[in-house]
Amino acid sequence: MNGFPADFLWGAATSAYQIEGSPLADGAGPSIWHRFSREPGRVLGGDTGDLACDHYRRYREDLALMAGLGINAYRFSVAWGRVLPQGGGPINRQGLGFYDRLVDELLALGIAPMLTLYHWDLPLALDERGGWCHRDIAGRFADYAEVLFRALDDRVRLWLTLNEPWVSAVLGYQTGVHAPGRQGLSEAALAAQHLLLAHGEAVAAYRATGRHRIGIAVNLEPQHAASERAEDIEAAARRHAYVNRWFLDPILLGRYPDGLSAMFGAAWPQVSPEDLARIHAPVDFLGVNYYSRGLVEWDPSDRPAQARVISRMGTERTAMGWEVYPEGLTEILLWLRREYGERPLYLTESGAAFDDPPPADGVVADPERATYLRRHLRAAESALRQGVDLRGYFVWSLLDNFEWAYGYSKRFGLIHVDFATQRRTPKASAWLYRAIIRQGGANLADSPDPA
Ligand code: IFM
Repeated sequence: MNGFPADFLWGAATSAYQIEGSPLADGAGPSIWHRFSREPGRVLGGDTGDLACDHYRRYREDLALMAGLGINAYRFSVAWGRVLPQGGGPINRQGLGFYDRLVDELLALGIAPMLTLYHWDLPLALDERGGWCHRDIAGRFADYAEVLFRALDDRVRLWLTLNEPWVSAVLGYQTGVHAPGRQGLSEAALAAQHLLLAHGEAVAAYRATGRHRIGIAVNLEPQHAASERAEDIEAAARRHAYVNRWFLDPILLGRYPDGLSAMFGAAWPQVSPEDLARIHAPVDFLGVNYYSRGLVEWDPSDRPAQARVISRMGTERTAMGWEVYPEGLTEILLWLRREYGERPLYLTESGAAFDDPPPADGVVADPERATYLRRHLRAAESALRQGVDLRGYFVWSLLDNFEWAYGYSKRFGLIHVDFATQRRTPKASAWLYRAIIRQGGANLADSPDPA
């Protein structure tokens, strides 16, 4: 029997900076990634998002390809700086016009839009005023969100405030491997607090202006102790609070997880009950981005959780080095329900980078991705059968694209992009996805590996 409901969203996901290119076109303001990717040594090979997939100019072709695959939902993000080049102030109608046309085109093709307001490309002008470390950013984000609600809520029914705020805070402000490239524990904690506040303020703005549904996309991964040693078990528990609960607890429970402030020590910011109440604004659904699990060992030097993720010899891995662990998807979806109660969920990202061969005779053979896709869809189906209210699955990603600090070296796409010619070629995994979608998932168990 098929576990997927008839109205399930079979989606694909992207983000603005990773695919659009033309970052300054039509009056857009630069983002932190525009600057960061120009700083020597930040991005592999010196790659930038200047051209990316040239989607800003080729979006019609990309949407038509998606429709041809039977994909019925598309998650994309808006570049804040296209709409408000200075982060606030006058609206750039040309920039907004791009998303307006994109949404119309999606609807004309029968594809439901899911719009992410922020996927890491903060306007540079705001970074120059302190970025996510400056409290004012929460209000500015809500103002920006409101511009989009007013322009697009008549057609967009699914909204996400932030994509993976944990990554914004930790990789952007603690380890510095993402823009803006800061390295400080207290900056990361402060940025996280303001990301949460920005989320809460945007949800409040949506209740005043919007008519549909709004949520947030968080990156989640089960944290498993690498051994039976008490130190490793405790380290895994700490990392679970740090990765999985840091953002969900304040949003869904109105408080930070136990032990988190102690982990940060003096780096932990003051948090007022009023701010926590704003962050705790009810959301309509949750977006989950799932890729792997963490196998955790105690490591006192690894701040703040004193927990290190290790790789075990012989485990199946993607080109990112991430363990392939589909059962973790079922586990995390069941955990969400157990811990925070029933609510609609979307898998807003799931996918894998592999070293695909180039197209040959119009074919890209990517059997590992096809198998990854099938196994993760089965894991999602298993959660559905256990009663989880999962309403859609968005493959990361529609296209090969700019994988942040890895530049164009990691390919996650269902569709191969030749970055020299901008030629698109659907990979075998895309054809498999089409076959699965056509059957509404009924053939998941027996769908053959593509040639
Ligand atoms: O490419 C990213 C995406 O921007 C956010 N989630 C994880 C993906 C793969 O690293």
